[in-house]
Amino acid sequence: ITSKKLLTLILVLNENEQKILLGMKKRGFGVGLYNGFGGKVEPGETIEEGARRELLEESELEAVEMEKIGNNLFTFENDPVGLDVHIYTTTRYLGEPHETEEMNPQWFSYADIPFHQMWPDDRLWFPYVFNKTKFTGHFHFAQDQKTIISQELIAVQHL
Ligand code: 6U4
Ligand code: NA
Ligand code: NA
Repeated sequence: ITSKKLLTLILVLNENEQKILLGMKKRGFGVGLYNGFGGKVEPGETIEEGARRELLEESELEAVEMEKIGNNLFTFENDPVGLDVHIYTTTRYLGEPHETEEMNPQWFSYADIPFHQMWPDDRLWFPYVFNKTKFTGHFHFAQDQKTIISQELIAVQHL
């Protein structure tokens, strides 16, 4: 790859009830899949500010505190642009989740995640999130943007 797009992904967790808030994406990249909230980091904002803004735009929740949990690089066959996705969790936020133009939020138990309606990498790295283990991953997709051709996923001390 010759360049990377900087993206964020926030996972909202209710650790007591062992639930995660996922949104059904209504438009754009990943439409029809459940995912955390996030998007492109805009010029002039930090990655964390971008993550907080996207959470607010897509779910109407305001993160009070966030923790970095992972960093995934997604690359695609015959595509020079990689996606550098910075992943955060939050357990402290203000407001209630609402449906927005981009996402329809829904709570899922950790035991009941709809992986068959999610990006195929998610079932591989979500366990790190639930175990609070920091990780980095690289997933290389076929041109169809659905099939993982190769992968690397490791636990790290620092991100
Ligand atoms: P627009 O429509 O331009 O406002 P924006 O909300 O800025 O878009 P979007 O939604 O296209 O950006 O960002 C893509 C989102 O999908 C980011 O949160 C990262 C996430 N994502 C991309 N590939 C992923 C993958 N393989 N697995 C995953 N999340 C992925 O779990
Ligand atoms: Na988005
Ligand atoms: Na955006």
